[in-house]
Amino acid sequence: MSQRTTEQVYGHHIDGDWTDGDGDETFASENPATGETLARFQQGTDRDVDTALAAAEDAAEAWRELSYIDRAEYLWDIYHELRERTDELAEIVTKECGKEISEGRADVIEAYHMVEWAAGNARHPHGDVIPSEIGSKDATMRRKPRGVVGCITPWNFPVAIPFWHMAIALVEGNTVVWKPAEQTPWCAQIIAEMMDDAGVPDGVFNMVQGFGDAGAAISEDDRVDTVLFTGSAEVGHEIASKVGGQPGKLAACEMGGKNGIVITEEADLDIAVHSAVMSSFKTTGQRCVSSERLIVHEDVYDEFKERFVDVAERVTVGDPLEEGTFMGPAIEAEHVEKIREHNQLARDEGAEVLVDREDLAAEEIPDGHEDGQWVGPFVYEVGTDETDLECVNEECFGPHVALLEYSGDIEAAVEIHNDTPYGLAGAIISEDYRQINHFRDHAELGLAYANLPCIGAEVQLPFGGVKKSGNGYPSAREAIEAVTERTAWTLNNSKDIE
Ligand code: TXE
Repeated sequence: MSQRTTEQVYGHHIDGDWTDGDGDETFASENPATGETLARFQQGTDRDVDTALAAAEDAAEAWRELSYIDRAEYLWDIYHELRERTDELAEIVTKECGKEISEGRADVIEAYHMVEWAAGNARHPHGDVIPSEIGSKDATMRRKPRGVVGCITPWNFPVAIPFWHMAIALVEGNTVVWKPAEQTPWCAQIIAEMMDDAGVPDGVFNMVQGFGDAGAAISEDDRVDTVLFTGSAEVGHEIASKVGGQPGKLAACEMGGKNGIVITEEADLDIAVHSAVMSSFKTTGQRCVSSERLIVHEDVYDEFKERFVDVAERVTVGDPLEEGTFMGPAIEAEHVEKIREHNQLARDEGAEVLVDREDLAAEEIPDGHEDGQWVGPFVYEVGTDETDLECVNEECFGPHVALLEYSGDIEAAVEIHNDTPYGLAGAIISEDYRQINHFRDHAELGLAYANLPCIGAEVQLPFGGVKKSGNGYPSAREAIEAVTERTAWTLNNSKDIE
């Protein structure tokens, strides 16, 4: 078990070495369930980012000259270490970000699935042979690495999302400078240790711990050829607009959502209630794909509302390290405040509050966890003519759920579903295949589900959003497009030079 002491300050990993870097500021990793300090870390500076980018640039040529298969060998070592240390790492994930232990394990499992996919993909064809108009010519498309990839990642999947970015960037021949989330630096350090254990060459992988300013230093630097970002819409759009002004540079950003579940008159309500509860309350609503809008047909509205409210009144929080806990704490005090503000916004906008467990009773909080960041479900309903309210259009990122009743056909439901600035994930619950197909074809989102929660993710599927939720795909298989260039190559096999 990687023990940490709060006396020692842990640093960055740059050019193959552990370093305290240039700054003299440190920051703590805290357990949101107990408030305890887990460890202290160096806070990266612009100069540390500069050192890391220089190392990544210097290492780029030798790394790109390796074959896909040689680069994948390093990933296979990491894959095996992630599998061997799943339970140990899951515990650290849960201690740092508060999600309950089975979700902590799922985070690590998603990570090694990603590493396995990227390393395995190294033996698959990369490029195309394309028929040329002139028979004597061969035409092909070849992929090449873009160079240096900056990865900036959030706290809610502190092992999975970094590998969703970096496994692809590395195996495709890029070097990486990574700024992990400031809320989960311990997870990040373990990942850097794994890169070390695998013997990844100096400068190929670089990690600078720290805050948004270190992330900005990476995304703004012209030595970075591609930025892969997962996090808030606010920051993602800031990065995309800055990168857009830098010729030859790319940004792929996956951001938050205001995800909806459409429950039609043809829905199986057992599936509807289960899907809505899991999508709205798991991870304490802190997934980009969590559902904060339930769009329910009038024919089933009252029965669904009664059953969903009954569960929302009963879901429990608990010690996230305890098997069987349903919900852990929110990530930090500032975020609890943000959730409260969004709940108040709903009250101020006149919503009919159905469940308000924002302040959990003392007896609901697990013994010894009184200093945790606890917040319970907040459920309300708004009229169909109120879908333009801010509370149902802007993301809360907590256990905050609006019920919206609709009448008419699936077209009406999808119109309400699409009536937000976001387009990340969503689900339809219906036993009618025409309604399901209409949702699939007309809902504005990147991740569509039918008759199951909208919070799944599999590495072999595209993962990204549309509208305000994303531009490009920084994760999983689609990230290949953002980290490679394509060369169209035409060879004349004859002496004719027509
Ligand atoms: O995101 P942030 P956080 C969304 C969700 C949530 C919000 C806040 O909406 O409410 O993000 O979560 C770095 N230039 N999601 O605080 O602030 C920052 O240090 C460059 C959805 O995690 O965007 C961190 O490493 N980098 C998401 C990373 O960006 C900057 C998962 C994300 O931080 C920066 C998590 C800047 N100016 C949150 N400012 C999902 N899609 O799952 C900050 N950072």
